[in-house]
Amino acid sequence: MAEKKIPLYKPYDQPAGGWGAAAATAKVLLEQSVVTKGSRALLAMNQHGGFKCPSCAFPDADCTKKLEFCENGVKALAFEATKFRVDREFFATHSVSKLMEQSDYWLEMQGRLTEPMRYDAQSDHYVPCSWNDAFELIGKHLRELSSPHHAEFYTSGRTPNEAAFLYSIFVREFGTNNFPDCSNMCHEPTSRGLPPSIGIGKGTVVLEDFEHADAIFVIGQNTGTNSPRMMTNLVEARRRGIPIVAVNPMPERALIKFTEPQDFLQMATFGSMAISSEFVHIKIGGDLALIKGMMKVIFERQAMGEKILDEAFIAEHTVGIDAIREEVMSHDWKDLVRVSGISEAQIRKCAEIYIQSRATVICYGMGITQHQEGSRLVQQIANLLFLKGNFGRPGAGISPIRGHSNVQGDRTVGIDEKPSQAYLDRVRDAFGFEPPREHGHHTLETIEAMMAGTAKVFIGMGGNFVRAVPDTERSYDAMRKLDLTVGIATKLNRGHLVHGREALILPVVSRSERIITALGEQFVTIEDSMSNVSPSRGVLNAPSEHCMPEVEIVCQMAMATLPDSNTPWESYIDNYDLIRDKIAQVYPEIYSNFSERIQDIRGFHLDVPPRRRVWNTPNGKANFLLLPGLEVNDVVDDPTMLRLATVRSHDQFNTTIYSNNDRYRGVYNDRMVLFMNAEDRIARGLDPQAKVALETISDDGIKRRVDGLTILDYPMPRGAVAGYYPELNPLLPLEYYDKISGTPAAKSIPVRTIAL
Ligand SMILES: Nc1nc2c(c(=O)[nH]1)N[C@H]1C(S)=C(S)[C@@H](COP(=O)(O)OP(=O)(O)OC[C@H]3O[C@@H](n4cnc5c(=O)[nH]c(N)nc54)[C@H](O)[C@@H]3O)O[C@H]1N2
Ligand SMILES: Nc1nc2c(c(=O)[nH]1)N[C@H]1C(S)=C(S)[C@@H](COP(=O)(O)OP(=O)(O)OC[C@H]3O[C@@H](n4cnc5c(=O)[nH]c(N)nc54)[C@H](O)[C@@H]3O)O[C@H]1N2
Ligand SMILES: [Mo]
Repeated sequence: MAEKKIPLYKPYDQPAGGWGAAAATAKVLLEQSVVTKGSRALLAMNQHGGFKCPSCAFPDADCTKKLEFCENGVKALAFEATKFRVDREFFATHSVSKLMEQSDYWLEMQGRLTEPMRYDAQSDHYVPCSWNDAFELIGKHLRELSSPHHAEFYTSGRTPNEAAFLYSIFVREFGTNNFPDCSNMCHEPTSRGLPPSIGIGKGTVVLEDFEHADAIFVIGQNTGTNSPRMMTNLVEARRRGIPIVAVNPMPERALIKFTEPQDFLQMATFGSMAISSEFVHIKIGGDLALIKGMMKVIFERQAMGEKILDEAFIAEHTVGIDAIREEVMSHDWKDLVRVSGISEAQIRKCAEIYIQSRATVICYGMGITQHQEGSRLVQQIANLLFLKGNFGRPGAGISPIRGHSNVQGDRTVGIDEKPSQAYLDRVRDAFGFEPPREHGHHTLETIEAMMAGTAKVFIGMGGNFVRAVPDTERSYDAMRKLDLTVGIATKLNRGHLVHGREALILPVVSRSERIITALGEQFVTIEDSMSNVSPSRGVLNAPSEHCMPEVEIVCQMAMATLPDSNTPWESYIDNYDLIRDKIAQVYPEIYSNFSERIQDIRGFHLDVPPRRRVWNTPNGKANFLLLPGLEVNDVVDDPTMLRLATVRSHDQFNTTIYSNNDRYRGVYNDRMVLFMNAEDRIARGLDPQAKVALETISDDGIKRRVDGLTILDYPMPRGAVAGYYPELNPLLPLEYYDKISGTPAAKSIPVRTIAL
């Protein structure tokens, strides 16, 4: 078994991409025994008339040019199309307690779920159950609750628009806005931070902007692993000779040197390309100081008479620059350098690149959002862009690189625990029921409600809630207090094993598979990270005739729960156009004539007003918003403290572990590693590859510790360490999060090592 292989640590000195990626692609298809099936499906992935890649949310380019997929897209597809099955024999063989002893990797490798299963407490096994019985059980539990607010309805971002929209309607008709979702742990700082700043919680950039940009910044995002298709844009940008600035505590391989696996000439000649013209080796949480340092340079030089600021833009479109200038100028270089870990010279160089660029795109990922001030940090990126009018022009704008393939779409169509009153009015008018007006729970509030015992039912539309959330032990305990847990999923995961008194696992038809209803084949729609909505039509057969499309599962849950509902649930099961007509009715501004417009198989772009310099903020302006000081996390006064960033390896999709390797970081057959600067190791008297435990530094009296980590010398900044999510989630306190968005600060956990 792969897990027993001996760990190997071998620095990776090749370019990222290239033959390594090609080999990995072939290997994964072989391992899942889907070479023919998988290759056939790949021909349809991201092609017009085919299905959207189930991996990340980065848009696909003009797919008439070439095959549009990447190594990690192939992994996502191969693991979805796998020939392995988790069927009734599997559950009869393995008790839940025994399954709990297996790793996440092992669980993932067992394959696709094939029929509905119900937990049987007496035998501690999941046993087969009919779809009817499953829906009846859900309906019974929900109807018996003394308040609808005692149920929690989670969504993960693979769920397509049609299912997510109906789910949001079902839950609101049921009577609550309890919509925890994966976004609450991810780009929520974008969704909550940007609206007061630019009037919309989305990025403003489209793919063509990469072609017109004069400079691209990639801050806190591991492009080569987590949105590999974006490498094509970065490669093209470098070919044009424009600067690319990567800001990261880890020198992520693909951001340094890359070979495009689909560039046949470069592949044949073993060529490669330097990606970043400037690598900024930032301290964890040092980005605010870097941004303020860059702004200081700009303000200083403007004051000396240079024309750097876009004064016309600032005067006409923005409010608040004076307070920002004053605060920024109050920081001296010593502090800016100390907190960022970047020399004054390099900060000045970054500023120079920004100043020289006529149009700048700033991309960012979890390295920005997952801090205690994640939301306000996102606002500082917007501030920096305002200075040179980098909105509403070709080649310019802010570009949050989203995670799940439809996480942005799910929010657009109603997965929102804090819906606006205007939106709720439109739901009322479209469906004829009065939706609940009070805000519901996000992910962390859901766990609080579980701990308090007020939450009774948890329904997970995809995802792996307990494994993705912080404070693993406490969250497991909270989950186990529930009366009913429901996992609507493609694959078995930990979330199904840490369950309530009663539990269901419901298998779905996945993105790459056909959805056939009484009215024929249906398609779904997806919104990518750049607000493009396009149709997705699966080409494979579902692993079993008992898998059900997510839309139908939502409708059946609604019918079982709301017998007196006037919503025509049954009609939606067969005809997805009817759902799209309702989406058009609830979102007339962006989704008018949805059914008609989506006939164009290339899809369409949802309006993003800041692209037109229209700001839907309360004052109608773009707002400079102040985050005082230089710190984005509480300062911990403890000389032994290290800041831990929990990150993804190259071979995982969130809690789904494809293998125990992380090729670009030179780690094989092991995930229990801790990347550390060698001097920090030596300062702690530890040998190379010493085994340590990590302990969280906190004053809440709760002991959080993970044992058995191997220290790897790695070019981390001093005081910063990194390791893998979800293995290190037990170290992340539930109370350690961004107050505006509720997003856990998973990139900056204060920890100390304990020698073993
Ligand atoms: N193959 C694959 N693709 C994925 C995913 C996956 O797991 N696998 N997950 C999807 C999801 S849901 C998401 S949200 C995205 C996540 O994609 P990313 O945003 O790339 O997420 P991470 O790997 O968690 O880490 C991001 C980077 O932040 C850096 N970092 C850590 N702390 C800091 C800091 O303080 N400052 C800066 N500047 N950088 C910092 C880390 O070194 C790392 O390179 O990818 C999506 N795509
Ligand atoms: N410490 C730490 N914690 C983190 C993060 C971090 O960087 N560090 N990142 C956070 C982020 S950015 C995110 S987005 C969350 C992720 O949290 P989740 O979205 O909850 O987790 P995933 O691992 O993506 O969920 C995988 C499961 O989804 C199911 N699934 C896959 N495809 C489908 C489908 O098409 N339909 C349905 N119904 N189910 C499907 C499968 O059963 C699979 O096991 O984790 C967060 N947690
Ligand atoms: Mo995410």
